[in-house]
Amino acid sequence: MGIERTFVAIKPDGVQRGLIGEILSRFERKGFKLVALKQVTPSRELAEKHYGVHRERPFFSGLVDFITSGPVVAMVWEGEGVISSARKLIGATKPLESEPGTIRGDLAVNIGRNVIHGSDGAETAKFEISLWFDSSEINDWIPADLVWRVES
Ligand code: IDP
Ligand code: MG
Repeated sequence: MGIERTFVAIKPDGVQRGLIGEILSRFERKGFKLVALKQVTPSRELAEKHYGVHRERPFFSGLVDFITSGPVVAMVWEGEGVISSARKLIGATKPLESEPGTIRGDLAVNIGRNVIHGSDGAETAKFEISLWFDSSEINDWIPADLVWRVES
């Protein structure tokens, strides 16, 4: 599987509801490495590119209105298998169908207010990381406790 990077964003509802720390801690505790983090209120242009695959869907304009309505916490997480693992931590798109123990399963009820975004595959992750971050904002660093995280 190898070391991957994925894009994760706490949506405006998660920020407004005070869930930033709760969500960050789940990724930290799992053992993934945070390599980029910023708070940004996305422009319409950024939001439309980010959700470009949904352009024809009936919920598109409402989704763009929502995601541009306030600050988002944008992140890049790194680790082995992080792309699919982050999707598992996040849970299914419809929060009422997300398993308990997942972020959406524990913290949300409404599909249009489902708290968090995570890239759905390797190509999407690459696209979304470069859409939201300049390469100078991404930090390569070695955790001091690396020896306790990976097998030698
Ligand atoms: P994902 O966030 O789990 O990858 P997608 O199908 O990619 O889910 O949809 C992107 C986002 O669009 C969802 O997280 C949700 O906020 C919103 N969305 C998806 N389907 C609907 C819908 O039927 N009504 C309202 N919002 C929706
Ligand atoms: Mg998606």
